[in-house]
Amino acid sequence: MTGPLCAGLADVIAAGLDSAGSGPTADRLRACLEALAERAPRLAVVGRHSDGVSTVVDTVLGTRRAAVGRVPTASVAGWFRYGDPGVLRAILRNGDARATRWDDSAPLPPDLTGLGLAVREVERIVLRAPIDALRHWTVIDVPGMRPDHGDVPPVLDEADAVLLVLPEPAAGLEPAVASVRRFALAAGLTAVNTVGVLTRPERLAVADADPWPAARQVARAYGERLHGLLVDPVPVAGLLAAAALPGGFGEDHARTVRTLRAADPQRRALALADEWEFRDWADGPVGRQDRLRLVEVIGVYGIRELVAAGADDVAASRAVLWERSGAAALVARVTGPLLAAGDRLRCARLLRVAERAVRAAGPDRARGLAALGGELAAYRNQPELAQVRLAGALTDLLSGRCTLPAADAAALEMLATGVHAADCLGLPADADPGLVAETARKAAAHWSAWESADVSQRLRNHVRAARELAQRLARSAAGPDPHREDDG
Ligand SMILES: Nc1nc2c(ncn2[C@@H]2O[C@H](COP(=O)(O)OP(=O)(O)OP(=O)(O)O)[C@@H](O)[C@H]2O)c(=O)[nH]1
Ligand SMILES: [Mg+2]
Repeated sequence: MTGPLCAGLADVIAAGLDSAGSGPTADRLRACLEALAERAPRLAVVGRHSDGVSTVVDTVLGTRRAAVGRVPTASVAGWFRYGDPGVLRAILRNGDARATRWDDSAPLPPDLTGLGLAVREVERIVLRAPIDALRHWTVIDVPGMRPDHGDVPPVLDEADAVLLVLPEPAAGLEPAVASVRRFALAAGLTAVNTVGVLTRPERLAVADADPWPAARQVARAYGERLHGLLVDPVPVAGLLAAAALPGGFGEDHARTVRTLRAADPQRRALALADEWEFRDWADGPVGRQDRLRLVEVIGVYGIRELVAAGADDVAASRAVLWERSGAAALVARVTGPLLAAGDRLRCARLLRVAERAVRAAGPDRARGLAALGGELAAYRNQPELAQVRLAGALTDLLSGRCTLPAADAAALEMLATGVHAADCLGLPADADPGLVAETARKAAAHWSAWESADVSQRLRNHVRAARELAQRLARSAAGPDPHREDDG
């Protein structure tokens, strides 16, 4: 199910593999080929420890399989791949692998005692399951980072696209933005392959007010300040989304909600103003165990929404929870524009890996390997890859390694992150193809002028990629969308 760009790269590498002989270079190139042949590109979900990363993984999977809550495995990456169920593989830090039988309908184990392994020995666990979402993406639940967004988890190097769970701006937006910016630049994340996710919108509400206006405002503010590093963040109430999935909100919960709906409205409103009030509501109509079970699965925000919505049975309640969670927007982003870029993103990443492997072989490498290096460089210059090549330009501009006038930096960012041709050029989606072609031609001429100006080699490479992309947009403006061929 690999797309045309990945298929072409696989051909180039396979043709040159013989020249690599045996040894580490050949092994690395073979690993590239395997990754190119994988059914789906890889989507990593990353954020700070306990910020709801695994809950977002469940939301994307559409089923509760990630290890959620206070789990010892939070230091182990969880990989979810499409495939036949029944076996769970643990990849150890020393490179060994252990397989064990596993019921695929269960979440990943909260600890690894069943595998006879200690968590610190394990680098990742891999669960295969016939889950629809996994046909499109292999999903990686990245272990939580320290609150200061310190080290970059190495597994991010193996991901093609990223959902970055943003921290709650508890101490103000600016410090939160600064820590995300530092992390994104260190990890090489850009709006080309990264979507921001703002979880727990209910934490942003004042008392029991509707949290969504505040959540949308914070998401927008994050988006404005992190321009170029991530696509406009999507607010998602992860807890509600996960509760809407099978195995989440159930009949017992629905019964408790019905009882609460019949309670005195004033007393109920007081008890639901705050999670701890609700937990301690000793003289309420619902026993402690039921209260705790309900608040665990949907929180007081979810309870308030369900009581108000008047949904009675489990199916109707789940529908309300899904709708209120805002998860549909995240799923649409992941299965829409991000997936459409999947072939390009995977190809660009593995091209980098293959080039690194060839470079690491050193100057004494066989002549055949040098030829492969040349082929890879030529492949990199394909116009279809111009947009992902611009990711490096974004990182350089945002980190100050390269500079351009503000208007040019903004134009380059649009080129790098646009979903369709008009988008790339700052035109409305329904712009006339003639106008798109004309604008693209002007943009190409503009970038061409930059290319012949007295600038660093680094910047010249970036403006060349911009010029190539603009030319490609101009050529195809009257025909099909330039990215459609990549949808594979
Ligand atoms: N109220 C609320 N709780 C949430 C939300 N999302 C997740 N949680 C809860 O927060 C706790 C941590 O969630 P996880 O998804 O395990 O967070 P994580 O970032 O994967 O945590 P680690 O892997 O342990 O670092 C769990 O108890 C979740 O149920 C949300 O949107 N609202
Ligand atoms: Mg987790």
